Amino acid sequence: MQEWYKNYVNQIEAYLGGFFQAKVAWAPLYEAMRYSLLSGGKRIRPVLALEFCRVVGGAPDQALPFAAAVEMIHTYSLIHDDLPAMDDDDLRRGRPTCHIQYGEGLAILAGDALQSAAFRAALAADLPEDIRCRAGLILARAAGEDGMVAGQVLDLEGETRPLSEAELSQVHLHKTAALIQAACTMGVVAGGGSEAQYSAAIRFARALGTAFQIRDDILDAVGDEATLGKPIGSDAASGKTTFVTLYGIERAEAMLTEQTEAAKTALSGAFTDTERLLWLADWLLGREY
Ligand code: GRG
Repeated sequence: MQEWYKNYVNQIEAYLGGFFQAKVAWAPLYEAMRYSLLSGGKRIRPVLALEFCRVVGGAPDQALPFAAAVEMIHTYSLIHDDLPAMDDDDLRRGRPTCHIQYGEGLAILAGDALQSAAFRAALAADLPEDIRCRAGLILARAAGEDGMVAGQVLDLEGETRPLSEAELSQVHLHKTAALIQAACTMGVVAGGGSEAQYSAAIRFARALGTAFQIRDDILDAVGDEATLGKPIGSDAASGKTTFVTLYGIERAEAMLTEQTEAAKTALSGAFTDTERLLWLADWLLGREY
């Protein structure tokens, strides 16, 4: 992993670590929220927010509240996704999942509270009001009934019937790419980027998000559990339609490369210094966790 990426992760984790001040009465809730929020993870979405802020000419730390907000939404989605009513997973990032550690009730509430905290982080950022509002709206759209939650609904449906190719693309654009898109565009907004840069960030994020999900499907089929920090084979066990079940590993890998190249192409001409983003796209293509 490159040095700049590690520096961003340190900044993001320091910000997240300082965000919640535990109040004694609600200590278990804070503990459950912090348990999941500060349990590692690649921090790709917040890193993208900081880097997009930088490539449009802003100081990366201007985007920290937006980056933190996206990571809080991501963490809430993982907590809820692991619940017995969803994927029913016991392990996440090599540790017991939130509901295994704290019980189902508290895990649901920790996810709920992280979602609210995300909007508090974005809307209370020390930035002009129009920028904060625009970012809050981007996040609401990406997370909700036309974004990540919609993707999760179609994904659940995919456990009861085979999905078509078009439906599978919709799952991934909503479930995975929407939040990645929010991270990138909130970074552009924090840094005062142009509308052309905003549009290029969307194109980049949709392709990168699709590539990210294809890699996720491949890892679920052939990854290493210890490196991944979560069980593999759950897609096959639940009979879920994925890029791998639909096309096989070889074709899925070719599509992963295509989407990664499309993401990289989307950057050209719109931003001056894209070296880090180009590296990031390639790093994600080969990720093992
Ligand atoms: C339950 C409302 C709700 C939504 C769930 C995002 C999601 C929808 C579920 C999480 C499970 C999953 C496989 C989502 C697809 C996106 C994805 C690959 C998430 C894992 O993200 P990483 O790899 O995780 O960035 P880390 O641990 O690195 O943060």
